[in-house]
Amino acid sequence: MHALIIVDIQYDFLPGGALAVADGDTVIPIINAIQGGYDLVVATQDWHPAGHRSFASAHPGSRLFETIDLDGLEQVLWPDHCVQGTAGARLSDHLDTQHIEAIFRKGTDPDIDSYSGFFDNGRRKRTGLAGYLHNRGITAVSVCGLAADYCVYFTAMDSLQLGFETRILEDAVQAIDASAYAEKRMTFVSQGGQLVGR
Ligand code: VGL
Ligand code: ZN
Repeated sequence: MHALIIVDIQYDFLPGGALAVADGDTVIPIINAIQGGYDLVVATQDWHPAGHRSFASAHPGSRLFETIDLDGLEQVLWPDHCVQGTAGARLSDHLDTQHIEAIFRKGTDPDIDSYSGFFDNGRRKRTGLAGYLHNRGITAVSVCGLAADYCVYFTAMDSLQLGFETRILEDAVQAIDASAYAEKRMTFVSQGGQLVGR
């Protein structure tokens, strides 16, 4: 049984959004076209409380996109994005949601970021996604969405570590930083991950 995980197709990651990924909107029609081919489709949604500590605005004197030490973890300081209940946090209306059986929200703890759909960045808490996939008899996972170098990559790496046969659908991802993604995709392959497309 093969699941598709659609990562963070939210207005703040789309052109015009607070943390817009260049060409992020180009993945949506591709994702819509492939959803019907999977045994299960789930989505993730970045869902931060206002004042989240991954936001530069929570660290007076800091610069946007600077990396700091946050309670022992490296943390990039982002613009405020995907704040719970705001328009920017909504899944795009252009995303076909009829196949999506469950949506896993992440980044809800104010003190720790969560790129992966499975765990927060410190692996302190699970979202429940792994248990859900196991309960549904899933053995293979394909990951698509935004952004390739953050939430897609970390979701795919955790999926591999959890024992799922894991693919990144490269026609259906876009990166915040393409050169950072070029390195990360090779790490994913070196751990046994598969790249599909492109
Ligand atoms: C993401 C940075 C911060 C992502 C989420 O969805 O890739 N990136 N929060
Ligand atoms: Zn975020």
